[in-house]
Parts: sequence; structure tokens; C-alpha cells
Amino acid sequence: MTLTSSEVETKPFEGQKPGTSGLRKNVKVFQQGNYTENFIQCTLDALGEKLAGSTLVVGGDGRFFGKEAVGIIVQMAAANGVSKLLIGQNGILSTPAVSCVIRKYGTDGGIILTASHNPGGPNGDFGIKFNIANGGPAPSGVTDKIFELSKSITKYKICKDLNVDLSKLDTHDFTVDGRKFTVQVIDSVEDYCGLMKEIFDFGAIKELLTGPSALNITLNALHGVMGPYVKRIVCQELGAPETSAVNCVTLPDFGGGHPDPNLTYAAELVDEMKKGNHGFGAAFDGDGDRNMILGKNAFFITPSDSLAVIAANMECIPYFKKTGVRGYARSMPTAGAVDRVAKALGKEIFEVPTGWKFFGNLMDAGRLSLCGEESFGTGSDHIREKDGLWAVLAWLSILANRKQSVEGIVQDHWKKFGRNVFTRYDYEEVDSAPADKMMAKLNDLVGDPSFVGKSFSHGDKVYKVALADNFEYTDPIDGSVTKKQGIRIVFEDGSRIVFRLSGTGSSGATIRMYIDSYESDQAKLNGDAQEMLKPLVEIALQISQLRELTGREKPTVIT
Ligand code: G16
Repeated sequence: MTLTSSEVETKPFEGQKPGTSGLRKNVKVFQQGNYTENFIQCTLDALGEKLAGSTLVVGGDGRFFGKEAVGIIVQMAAANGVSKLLIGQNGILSTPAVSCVIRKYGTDGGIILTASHNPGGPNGDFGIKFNIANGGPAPSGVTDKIFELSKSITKYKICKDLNVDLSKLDTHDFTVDGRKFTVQVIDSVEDYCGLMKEIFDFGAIKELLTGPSALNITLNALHGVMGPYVKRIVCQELGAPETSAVNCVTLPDFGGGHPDPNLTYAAELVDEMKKGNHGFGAAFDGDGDRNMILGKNAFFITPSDSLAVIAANMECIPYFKKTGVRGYARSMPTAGAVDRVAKALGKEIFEVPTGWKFFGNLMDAGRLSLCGEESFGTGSDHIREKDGLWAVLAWLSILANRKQSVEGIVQDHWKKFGRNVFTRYDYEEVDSAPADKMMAKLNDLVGDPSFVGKSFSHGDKVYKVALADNFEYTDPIDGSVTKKQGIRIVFEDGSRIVFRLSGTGSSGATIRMYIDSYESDQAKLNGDAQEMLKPLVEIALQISQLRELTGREKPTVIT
């Protein structure tokens, strides 16, 4: 089909600044005339010379407005000289699958339509994120460029007559402005499933799930994108019964739920696991990059511990036998459990700011094999995104190998390495002004040299400040410096209090308070985390004056 594109005049919109991972706003913001088009044009323009003749991957988590956005991207990519798009069937691809497809076919990048764990639907959130040719989220240099372009955009290019049926696996060829333009609709699961088969021993996991003493598992996709992946990989390939796949129909509004795999929003999984019928349970977020793992009776594994346990059991995963284990990494607020494994194994360990994009350079340089974040992200250098189902398969590999329960494995880990007791308090949708004020005051406090050495007490516990700063990171590969990545107060016993504002919310501010304390006393290892951390929580609230400044007595989510 031969088509002609046109240019449409437009004006800049304020605030098209990508956050921790892409531009996320209420869906109504994206539905405004030209809003989505402007952001797509700036994203394409940020590719510079690479844009003409490029191949890009497009897919999303199936949320409301996703199909419309894919349609706009197809029309704009054609008009801007992109030569080929690989699009998931019905516009669906999990975030890890996009990363996998970009890398497998060596494309120039991809556009992911997701607001991740934020609710969807006509009143929910939408998001657009650009990933670069290594398969990972665009680094700040690229997102800053997109933002700069968004401030002065005057027109965008579009080929309005170009429409593609995304419901069938097929290849469509067009001629647009005299250039060839191809859209290939690909199976959403196929390539990702193939990669998982290369990484894991599917035979061993199948035996675990179907053998004589089969492990009963339940995987809850919270009506996000992971439904088809769970059904195909875990049920069809690995033999788990269909009943293991819960909420596995992808819905544009996630069934009205909040697709965030934590103890609050994945309460349905927690309640099911409490019944004691399953030895393993997991939930995923909307776009499938986050995971929460639970053992029998809802035994909760913090993401920081999950990372450390996988780090200590890499020999259970065939991929790492092939590649060898390079370094480990975690984001700054993530508890330091993995650091202890790295030390014991003599491996490099990196502490980066919050955001998966900071792991990419280390992986590309061959210095990082496994990393994770407290925000329920775990992954390896098999792709450049965190990967929820990969984490589940990693755990199932460990269970198959060690023939122990989830709880048994974690307790053995604590006995060997000690336990980093961790909690995160989220204060969601706080007014921005008091949240900013609190952060500014904390910034002043940690900038005052006399703060180091001060003591704080609660009950019979006394903590003396050993280090305090606003975290700054120098990338060891490209030397780029990222400043102001969170207030960090470290006490003499190694316990830490961290404060930062979320970079993924769409309205107001979300304050995150992270507490990490190390326990090596064998008699106390199995204590309740909230009880164990009470004194530090109280001290953190005192130091920050969070309650006084925001008027919030309680967090909205405790992890
Ligand atoms: C995104 C990033 C993660 C990061 C998280 C932090 O997660 O991909 O690397 O840890 O944001 O969120 P916040 O800034 O709200 O603390 P996702 O799953 O939303 O893409």
C-alpha cells in the first residue's frame, strides 16, 4: 500500500519529563489532543541520526489506552522514516519480553506502553517508556534529551491513513513517502519463552511441579500482562495445573485492582498462601517486571533477601554455569544482604541509585550478573530489565535443586550470613509542598557535618550516626555522576535509614522510608521484622518530622 505522511502543528505541554522509568501520568492526560503524539515525536527525535531506517519494538501491558497509543506510534514511526516495527500481538508484550526481543533481533530500541504497577482503566494511569538498543531503559542522557525537545516542539509527523490489524501474527508492508515500512506482528510469548528455556533446566522444574511429591504453586498475575506468560510457560511447558494461574486474564483496568505485588495490593495471594495449601506463591505487577515471592503459610521473603538467596545459589541455574558469575549489584535503598554473599564469594558488589537503568552499563561491561531492588525487582544480565517470571523460575530452580521448603532455604541463609531485617513505609499521595519541605530539611541536616556522631535513642536502643549524605553515584563505566538520589543515614552498627521521593507516581508525592538493620544473633533471627525495627522506625520519624510536616500518622503501605 502506498501512503503519504503529513505534518501537524502542535504546542509544547508542560511536564513531559520521564521519571524513574518513563513518562507516567493519568490516562486523561495522555488522551488530550496531541499530548501522546508530542511525546512520541520527541522520543523518536531523540534517536537522532539512528532514526532513519531504524527497527523498533513496540508493546505494552494491555492497559487502557494501550491500543490507541500503539496505533499512534505505528502512524508516527512510518512518517518519521522508521523502516520496521516488531509489535506484540494485540499490542501486548511484557517489559522483560520487550527487552528480550530488542536484544534477540538487534533492534535500535523499543517503546513500552505501561505505567507498571500503577492502576489502569479510564481513570487510572498510562505511561510511555523508551528502551535503548541494549534492551534497557533509556539512561538519563536520553530522557533529558526527550524532555528538552518536548519544551520546544512545534510539529509532529504522522501517516494518518496507515492502520494495521494487530490481532493476527502477520507481516505488513507499506510504502510511505516513497520509503518501505514494515510492521511485523509477533507472538507475545514465543521469544521470551525460548530465552527462559536456554537459561533454566525446564526438565528439573517440571519434575518439581509434576513429580511424585509435586510442589503446589500459585501464581497471581493481578490481571496484568503476565497471564499469557504464566499459562504458556508455567502451565503448558512446565506442567503446573491450570489452577496455578490466578487472575491470568489481562484486563485493561486490571480488574479494578492495583497491580503492585506487595503485601497490601497482592493481599489475595497472601490470603491464599495463608491457607497452607501451596508451598510456593508469587505475584507480578502490571508489566511483569516485578515479583513478590511467598513460601508456605505466606512466609514473606523481602526482595532484598530474595536477591541474596539467588546470589548464594547461582549454581542451581544452568545459565550462570555457562557464563560464570560476574559481580552483583543492588539499588541504594535495598538492604545489604547481597553484599554479604558477594563478600563471601569474593565477587564485586555495586550500589547504584534507584532505577534499573543504572545496572545496564555494568552488565554491558561484563561486570554484573545478578542484581535487584527492594521495589520487588530481581534480574540478571540475560536481558536489561528486571524480570518477574525469571525470578520465579530462579526460585523454582533452587527449590528443585535443594529439595527444601522456601522457608527452610531462607532460614539456612540467615544462619550462614546473618539477616538484614528490612522494611519500607510508603506514604502515598502526600501533598508535594510538605514532602519537598521534609526532603529539603533532611538534605540540610545530612549536609551539616555536626550531624555525624549524634546519638538517637528509643527504649533501650541507642544509635550513633556514622555517615549521612544525599546519595551520589559515579558510574564506574562512563564516569557519569548522578546526584541527590536519597537521604541516607547510616549508624555505627551498620543500620540504615533512607528517605526518598518516588519517581513513578502520577500525582502528588509518595514518600518512601526504608529501614535496614543487621542481626546476627542466632536466637533472634526469626523475629518479626516490624517488631525488630520499631526503634529505628520511631527514630526515623523523629529525625524527619514526617508526621508533623505531612500530617500523616500512618503509611499507606508497609512492606
Ligand atoms: C521503576 C524502576 C525500578 C525502580 C522503581 C522505583 O519500577 O524500573 O528500577 O526501583 O521504579 O520506584 P519509585 O521511584 O516509585 O520508588 P517500575 O516497576 O515501576 O518500572
